[in-house]
Amino acid sequence: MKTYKYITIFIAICTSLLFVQCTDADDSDNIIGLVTCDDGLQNGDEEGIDCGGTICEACVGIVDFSGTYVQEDQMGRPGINTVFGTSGMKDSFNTTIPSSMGAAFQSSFETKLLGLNPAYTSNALGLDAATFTTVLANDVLWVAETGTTTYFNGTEILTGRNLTDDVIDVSLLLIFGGPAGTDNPTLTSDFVSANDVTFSSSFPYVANPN
Ligand SMILES: [Ca+2]
Ligand SMILES: [Ca+2]
Repeated sequence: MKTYKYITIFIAICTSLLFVQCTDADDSDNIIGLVTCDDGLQNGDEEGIDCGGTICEACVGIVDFSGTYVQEDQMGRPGINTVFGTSGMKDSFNTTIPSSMGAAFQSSFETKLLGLNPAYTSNALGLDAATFTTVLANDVLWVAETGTTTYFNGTEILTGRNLTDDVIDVSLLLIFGGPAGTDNPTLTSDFVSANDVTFSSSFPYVANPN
């Protein structure tokens, strides 16, 4: 009778608390604990940690960092895989960890660079073809901890990226512009300039389409 009394009280608590459910999932149908939406665990019928299911708020915007993750994409800088990746290597480029990218792709990138611009000798950064494609093949966005943040402002290069940086024009300039940046003027810009929609002030800061 005493056990029955405790179970009765327990069920009463469970049915009276908002965002709390009881679980009796063991084989003997014993009551084994509480599921709440703030216990830091994915339990009950939650679809993520403390979200989804019948009692918790929806998981929209909540990222589940549990489990083991696999690299599926690599896009440290815009357009690198698109421009320099060959049709047979785009997937492997996306799944190669950055420390292995140079050895895996620099040679192919150099061939592609000289195919795009057979007259290439150097660029506005003074980088020959091998050195430039070594930088490109290691497709990560560098960020300087101090100083100016810019994709390229004429003197500083790849110290970060501002939303307003014209990153495609920078890439085209370095590929086609020659040592002074003045070669092939019709190829050193996509002729799309400043963004015409205001950037958002909150993450992910991108502008809405118009
Ligand atoms: Ca939970
Ligand atoms: Ca542009």
